[in-house]
Amino acid sequence: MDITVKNRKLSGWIKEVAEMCQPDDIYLCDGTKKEYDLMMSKLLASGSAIPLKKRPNSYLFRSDPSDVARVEDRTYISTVSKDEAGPTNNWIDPAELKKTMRSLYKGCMKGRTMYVIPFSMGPIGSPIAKIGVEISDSPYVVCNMHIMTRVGSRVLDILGEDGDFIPCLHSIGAPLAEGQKDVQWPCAPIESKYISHFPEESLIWSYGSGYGGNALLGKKCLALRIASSVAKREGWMAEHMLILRLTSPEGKQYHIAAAFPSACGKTNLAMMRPSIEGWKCECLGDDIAWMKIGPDGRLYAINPESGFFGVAPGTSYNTNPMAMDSLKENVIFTNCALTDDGDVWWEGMTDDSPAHTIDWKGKDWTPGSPSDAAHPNARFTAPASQCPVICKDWENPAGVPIDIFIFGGRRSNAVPLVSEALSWDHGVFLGATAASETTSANIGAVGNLRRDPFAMKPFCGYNMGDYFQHWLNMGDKLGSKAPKIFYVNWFRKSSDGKFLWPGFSDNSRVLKWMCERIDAKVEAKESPIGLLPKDGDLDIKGINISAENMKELMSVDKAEWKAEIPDIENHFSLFGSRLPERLNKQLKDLSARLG
Ligand code: OXD
Ligand code: MN
Repeated sequence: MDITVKNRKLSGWIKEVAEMCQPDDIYLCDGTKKEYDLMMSKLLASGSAIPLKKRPNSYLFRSDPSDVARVEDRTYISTVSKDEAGPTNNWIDPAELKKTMRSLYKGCMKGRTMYVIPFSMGPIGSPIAKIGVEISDSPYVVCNMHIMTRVGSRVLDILGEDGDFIPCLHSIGAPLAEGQKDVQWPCAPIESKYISHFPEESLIWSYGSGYGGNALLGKKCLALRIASSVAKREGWMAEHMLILRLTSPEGKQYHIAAAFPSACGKTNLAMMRPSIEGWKCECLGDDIAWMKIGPDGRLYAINPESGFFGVAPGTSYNTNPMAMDSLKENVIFTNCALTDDGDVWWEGMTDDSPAHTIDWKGKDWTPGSPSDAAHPNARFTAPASQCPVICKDWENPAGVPIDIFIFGGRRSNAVPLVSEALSWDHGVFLGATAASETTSANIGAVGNLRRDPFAMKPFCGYNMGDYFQHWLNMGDKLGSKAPKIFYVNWFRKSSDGKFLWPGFSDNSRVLKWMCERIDAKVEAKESPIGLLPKDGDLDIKGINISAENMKELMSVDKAEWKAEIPDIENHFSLFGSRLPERLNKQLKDLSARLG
């Protein structure tokens, strides 16, 4: 059961984990297709994977009903001092947390194989990339990591004998006794799930869940929580942002990075087909951006991932045709419904629902059934290279220069379709106060308004007050080369509860206005909350939206905004002395502008 690796730190760590977790076997992953097929054949044999007749090399998985989303309540930033984790993170003292988790890890891989998965976030060998090694007892995780990250022996070659990596330990927390039959989705009960981060030693320990961001540790754990804390120390940025390239009819390129909370349409925007003539949109990433200041003083972004782990429900040929075309083959589906002819289905995929499916819990489902056929957080894992509009520069190690930052959320009221920040500091204020109605990407109530600064509340690996300061510092460094900042809300509703804006491909109209602002082609109208498009400047040719709706969509109601001030004050008070004074000043200025 011994495996040999050249890297000394890795070799010691594998030994230590094996002694603690006591797997039956150890397997070193090489990232090949042969290996992927081998893992899938194991998953087929155990009954976890269901092959899809309609999609080559694609499989459906059904999770345990208790293991369907990220578990923010069980996610910890474990720093020596509680203050370093800050008020937005759960905290347990590292020594105590390690003690608790060590007792859970003890013997937790009995009856299972321990997979050692060397991976790179970012193109292998790129100066911006970071190497991680995930140890997991889940072949489902191995397959997903193959798609979402660059797994392979080349990573080990780069590590050499002394290279450093981020250790990511994962166990589903379901040892098998001698002769015990496995279940379809093994995991531990909610109260023993832990998604733990030790940013001071760049270490991740995850226990008890097999789902998405809880288990694919390159994604939220490494590329956001650990990376954000490394980025703060090293002077760069790790953000919960999509990256896209927009090209104007004249051939000018604009690069946009946008932060929205989970399940607020990042994937849809990243792959959008503009509805305005002559404009082209290409996708570089749909979830995470790592950004560094380049030699020319501009901010350059790469996507550290190599796949999409997208929310399936609501994805259709109407809402996101490019995502649909990315899903034709080589895809892992989780918690979607299974149709009678061997395909997947989810709510919103087609105008008419199938007459019968097997739902995500494995039960018969017919239209009108009281619950959804697919879980609202059902997911697809698909290689980014399969996206028909993937940008040719998506793996360029140098990244792309960002012109525009967008923040936003899901707000049925108050927030207009688009506004532009008055300055960098005001933009940071907009990011720091961003609020959104909660979605099913996290376990918990759906539809409550929560402040989700920079869409990073669940993902910032250190004190968020310091994170705000880091944004201010980056702006100071970038000076006149800083991207312009905008705030959008695609989700505003009329008083009778209908969406006011068509969204999706028509969001290109809003992006076009931003580009025109960058090029100083149009002026903007002042409002207390930021700059708004002047009447007639937002291109709405060819869409059916009444003047009255347009007015409501763009309106800024002073009374409604004044009512937000105490909530913002409350939110800011969380950060105590860590709140940068420059943000307090922005709040005072906003109050003054509201009168
Ligand atoms: C995601 C999330 O999976 O943000 O991207 O939850
Ligand atoms: Mn996300």
